[in-house]
Amino acid sequence: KILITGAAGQLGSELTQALGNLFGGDNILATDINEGAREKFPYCHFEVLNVMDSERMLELVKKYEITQIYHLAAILSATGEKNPLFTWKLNMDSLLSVLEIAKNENLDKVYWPSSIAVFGTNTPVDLTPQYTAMDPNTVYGISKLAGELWCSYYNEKFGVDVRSIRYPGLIGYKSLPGGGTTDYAVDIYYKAIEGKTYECFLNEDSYLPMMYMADAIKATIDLMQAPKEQVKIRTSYNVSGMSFSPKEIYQSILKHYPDFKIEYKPDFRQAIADSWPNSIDDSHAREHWGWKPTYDLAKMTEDMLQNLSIMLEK
Ligand code: VAH
Repeated sequence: KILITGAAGQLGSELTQALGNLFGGDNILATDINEGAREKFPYCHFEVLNVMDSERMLELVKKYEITQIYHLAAILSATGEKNPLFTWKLNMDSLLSVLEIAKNENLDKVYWPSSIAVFGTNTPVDLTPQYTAMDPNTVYGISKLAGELWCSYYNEKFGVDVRSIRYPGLIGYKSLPGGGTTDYAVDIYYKAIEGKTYECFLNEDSYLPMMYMADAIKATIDLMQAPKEQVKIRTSYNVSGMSFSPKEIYQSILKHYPDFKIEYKPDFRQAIADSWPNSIDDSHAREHWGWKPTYDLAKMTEDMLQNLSIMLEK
């Protein structure tokens, strides 16, 4: 059975559904901090879990005979900057609890997401390599970089089969993002369909690595299903679907909504975006476990607008 933390989050909502489809809802225990999330998961078990409560997490692992943990709960880049020490504590203590439980309860596998936020202002920005200078200057990025090293440590010292992907910005229509710097790339589609002008919190040329949620889910499941010996990197894999700027995603939407307007009003998130890469070299993921993106910007925009207009009945 699989325990998922942060199941109601942007990635969690879709990954929980995909894992339910793959393994059957009866084998999935979705957990999140808010009780309200329960109605999202009629097809599987749901329990409220504050990931800071390691005793409770261990209790659920024993009660449901958990063999894998997908630890997705974390505070993201933008929100993290508002409460640095709490963000560090939540992101790190919860990961260490999961790794300790995986070691002591001899779990089969653990999944833990990292991010391109582990890169910083001294990292080469174009086709950022798998191995390179990493000087993150957000608490979120610092916690993800430290977390990667802890994952590698628990794998090397205790044989914990923990696997990880450095996600770029994730874009999907089934769930809203929460507190990230790349959230603009989801918000913009909603505004286009609602016929409103989009006020973008990054400037028009902020080029960032991005990925359609369908590709992120596929990459995650492909990595987790790969034979152990193929997973040669135990910090976290560079993976990317595409790269674009606010201007480019705006232009891809114009093709469908010719009257759509945008204004650029950069805020504190501009500095975070400026510290991140423009594009990512994901050749190791391609070589080791066959990663290959399906969606480019045009295809993503078509799929997003089609599904959102149905969802929003526009
Ligand atoms: C964030 N969506 O913006 C997350 C992600 C690369 C971006 O880590 O914080």
